[in-house]
Amino acid sequence: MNPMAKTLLIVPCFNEQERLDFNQFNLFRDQVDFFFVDDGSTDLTYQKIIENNFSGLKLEKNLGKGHAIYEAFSHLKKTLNLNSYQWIGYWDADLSIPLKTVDQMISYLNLYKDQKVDAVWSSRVKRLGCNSQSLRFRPILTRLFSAFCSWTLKIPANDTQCGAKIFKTEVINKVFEKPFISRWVFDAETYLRLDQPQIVEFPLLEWVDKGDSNLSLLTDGFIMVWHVFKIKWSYSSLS
Ligand SMILES: Nc1nc2c(ncn2[C@@H]2O[C@H](COP(=O)(O)OP(=O)(O)OP(=O)(O)O)[C@@H](O)[C@H]2O)c(=O)[nH]1
Ligand SMILES: [Mg+2]
Repeated sequence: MNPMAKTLLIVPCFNEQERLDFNQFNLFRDQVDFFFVDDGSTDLTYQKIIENNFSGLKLEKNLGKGHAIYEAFSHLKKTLNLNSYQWIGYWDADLSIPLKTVDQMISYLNLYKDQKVDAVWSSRVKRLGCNSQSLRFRPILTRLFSAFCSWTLKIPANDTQCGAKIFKTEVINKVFEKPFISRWVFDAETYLRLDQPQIVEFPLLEWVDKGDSNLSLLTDGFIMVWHVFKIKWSYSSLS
């Protein structure tokens, strides 16, 4: 495999016309191929993607982040030679995790040279030396939900939900073998689909919670908890 191979990132977008910063995406075009999926937006998101000369897919209906990423992957599988990439992943459109992190995540694996690694998940670990701007209750909610996932789904991750993850191309077909059960807890499903998952969490050096999300804490929070149980009952590895 060519060590200089580009990374392929799927960028899910729902009503992101204001938040999409194409200057940033352009800066990283040499290292990353971006593929945008417009998840049934009602604003000009898709037009902006095309106007800025990026490739993308427009879904007519809003299906939710996990389903949108799955649809994008299914499309790419038919249209691209995925084996030319070493890493394939997904990245939140608001760039709350800056794109320079892709390179940092891959370089971090120099510490894991003798180990098989299937994926690198970015992880929001607040600590000395990191540069983070968090919303007031966000870190505690992230921690609580990850602890709940870790306990219920036996996924020992610090941050299951972070929207910046890359997977080795060898495992990507397994990760996206069928649609996900959950639109928001699908990251956990990617873990459960792997046979003896070898995932490394990369402690982020920098992140910003953008805070203008369309998520509702109460409604989406309850749905996410419900989805964790649905996943628990559906994945045979957990029974
Ligand atoms: N809210 C929402 N986001 C979606 C949906 N489908 C895809 N996305 C994308 O999923 C990513 C994460 O959504 P955000 O709204 O940023 O959620 P968040 O990161 O938890 O919240 P913030 O920290 O406030 O940005 C973004 O790239 C969205 O555009 C959807 O149906 N609803
Ligand atoms: Mg966000």
